[in-house]
Amino acid sequence: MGGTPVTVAPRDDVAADQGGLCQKGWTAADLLDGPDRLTTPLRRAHLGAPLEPCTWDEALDHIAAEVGRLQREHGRDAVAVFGGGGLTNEKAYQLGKFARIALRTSQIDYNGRFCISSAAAALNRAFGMDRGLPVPLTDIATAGTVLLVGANVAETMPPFMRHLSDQRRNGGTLIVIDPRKTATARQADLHLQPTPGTDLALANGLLHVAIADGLLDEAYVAERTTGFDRLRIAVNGYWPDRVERITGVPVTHMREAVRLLAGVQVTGVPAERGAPGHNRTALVLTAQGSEQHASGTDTVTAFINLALALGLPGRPGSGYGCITGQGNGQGGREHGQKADQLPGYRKIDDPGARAHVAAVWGVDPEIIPRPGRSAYELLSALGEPGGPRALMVFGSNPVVSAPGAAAVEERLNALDLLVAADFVLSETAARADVVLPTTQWAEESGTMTNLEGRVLRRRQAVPVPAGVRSDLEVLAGLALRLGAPGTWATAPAEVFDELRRASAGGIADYSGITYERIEKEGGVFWPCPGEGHPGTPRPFLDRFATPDGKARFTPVEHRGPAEHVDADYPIFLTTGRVLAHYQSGAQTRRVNPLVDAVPEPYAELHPDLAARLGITEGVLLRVTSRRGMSIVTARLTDTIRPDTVFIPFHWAGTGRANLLTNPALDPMSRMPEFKVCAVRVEIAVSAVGEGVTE
Ligand SMILES: Nc1nc2c(c(=O)[nH]1)N[C@H]1C(S)=C(S)[C@@H](COP(=O)(O)OP(=O)(O)OC[C@H]3O[C@@H](n4cnc5c(=O)[nH]c(N)nc54)[C@H](O)[C@@H]3O)O[C@H]1N2
Ligand SMILES: Nc1nc2c(c(=O)[nH]1)N[C@H]1C(S)=C(S)[C@@H](COP(=O)(O)OP(=O)(O)OC[C@H]3O[C@@H](n4cnc5c(=O)[nH]c(N)nc54)[C@H](O)[C@@H]3O)O[C@H]1N2
Ligand SMILES: [Mo]
Repeated sequence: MGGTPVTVAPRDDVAADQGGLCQKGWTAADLLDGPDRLTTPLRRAHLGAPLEPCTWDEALDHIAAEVGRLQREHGRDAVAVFGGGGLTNEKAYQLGKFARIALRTSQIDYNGRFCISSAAAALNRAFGMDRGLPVPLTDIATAGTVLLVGANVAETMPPFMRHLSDQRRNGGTLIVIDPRKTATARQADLHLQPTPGTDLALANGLLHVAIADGLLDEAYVAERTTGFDRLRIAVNGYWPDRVERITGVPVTHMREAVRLLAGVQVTGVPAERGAPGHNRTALVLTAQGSEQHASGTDTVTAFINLALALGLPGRPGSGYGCITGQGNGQGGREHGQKADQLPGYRKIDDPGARAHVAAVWGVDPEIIPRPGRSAYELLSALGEPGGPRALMVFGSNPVVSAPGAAAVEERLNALDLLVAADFVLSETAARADVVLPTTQWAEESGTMTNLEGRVLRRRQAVPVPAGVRSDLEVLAGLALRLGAPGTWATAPAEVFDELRRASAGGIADYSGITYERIEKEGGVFWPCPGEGHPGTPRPFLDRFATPDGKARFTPVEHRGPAEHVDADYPIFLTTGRVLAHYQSGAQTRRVNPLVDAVPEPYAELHPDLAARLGITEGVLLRVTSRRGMSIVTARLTDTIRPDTVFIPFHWAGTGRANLLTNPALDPMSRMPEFKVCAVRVEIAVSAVGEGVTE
């Protein structure tokens, strides 16, 4: 693909990036003016007709007319909105406002439910605040031990590796928990390789060992936490042998992990790489491997319990954090595109929050709807009796990325109106009735909040192509046609000023942050309640964000995967990412060097498993779960457990991992169980006529 070689990263995550760009960053510029770039609105003349170019007025008038008709006939909630954690703060804020006071629908949620929702719920429960990393990234270098749970940062966040190298150079150790010996695990001093879906038992087992071996920080537990007595009883039952049987992790490895976290010398690890016990610093970090489970919130809670018992949170270079994924994974979850949320991380059912935000929006609080459905529940209600009949998608490609994708596709097809705003014709946009071509990262300005809670500027680097509009312009155009109250600014700076006021007094308070300050100070950490306030890089130093200032222990029990292996589906499937592709692949599958790097969907399997099934490298496999079938190429590797296969989720069509995944939801976060389900693996003998070709 040709194009102006603009060498800018798609995210301006300064500390995480520190000048190091990953492959996706270098090639993202290819998409700016590639042949697949959308530059004109598209619409279908009628159901079943092809998408054809139309004018912006035709597209927006048509949407407004259909929305009006559907809401008159079926009520306000007949129209739904689906957002994304890649949107800037300004866009995420405006999308939430658009849903609540232009559409007046409760039916809005976003792909962050599929991403950070379990960690967010656990953070709120333990600390009273959902802040991904409660310390700056540069603190990693000073941590005696870093524990990564289900995080393959070498592939998913290459710039992060620099912090880990600094940490190791300073004598620190790295522990990785992952069913696969990933590029990240290969760099670890200790790799624990559990069966997918058993991390909660493992964390409880580690805590059991810490208690038994007298490695708790008793003074910290007494002073800074509540609820330890109940927890101590709960983890009694997680004696090491039992946990070894559940997880497959040897008892010796568990003991070593606990000793490293507690800063006790471990044999086999060079002496210069163990932190002294009286000065323990350790970071426990989780990512999707431990979070994307039907027990994800409790699993993260179990790791937070461990970190608290060791006295880590609230100390520099120490604590618990989650590694937020999308470009604006942190900010995207703070300003109201979530079903139960208003800007500033306020709760939509809190009367005080409603009154404050309504005043900023210039509306009566009564018109703000109540909480709506969570992402997967929303997608599965589409076109059902009582469910939404129209959906507007901004920044997600659920046809590929939602669990149980075949069922989701059916629901999208059952809609009266599907609208997609995107810069490429994603698989979701290709099914839409109206497609709106929008600006992408280098063509617009705004702010993003990185995993440290630091608000950063995104600056426009190239002009907007003719025919393309920004998401803010699209929302303003629709709000106008719908006769919405309030003002609908299209300049990001103006929207940010409104966001500041709407967030004032909330948990994620941005009121003291200005574009000028961000520029001058290289980013500002929230909460920042006034222009004279320095911002908050380490929110938990003195107290946690709970009413009594103490962190809360919550006892949690191992439940195991929602779906167990059996005679029909005897193998675990787990899913995730590879370096060369991004998310649903809508962008990276259009960039030749990335396609060349990893051209087709595949399944990783252990040579022992392959031998048992008569599978050889490169053959076409049929992988079947209770939800569907996926066709992928076999890749043999001894870095994976012999009872588990791994399929990356970046491809569309018959190679979709999400044709297989289990939409069992976490009861608190409503996160689907992307990371474990039961499958059968066979050679796809007769490829033709069995759904192998789409
Ligand atoms: N190249 C690339 N980078 C990305 C993305 C991308 O699509 N491509 N996406 C971005 C986004 S939105 C996100 S959220 C992040 C995600 O970043 P990560 O969480 O690092 O990515 P994943 O590959 O989904 O999962 C990480 C690891 O979890 C392991 N795992 C699977 N099941 C289990 C389990 O039961 N327990 C444990 N402990 N581990 C398990 C997998 O083997 C995998 O290596 O990456 C971001 N960066
Ligand atoms: N099996 C399995 N499934 C998963 C996961 C997994 O690990 N395993 N991970 C889950 C996770 S963590 C995530 S985050 C999701 C991600 O999956 P999706 O939610 O599908 O996210 P993307 O693929 O990034 O899709 C973003 C779409 O929006 C467009 N877009 C990007 N920026 C903008 C913008 O500013 N405005 C507009 N209008 N459009 C934009 C892009 O071109 C693309 O088509 O997938 C989830 N699905
Ligand atoms: Mo994500």
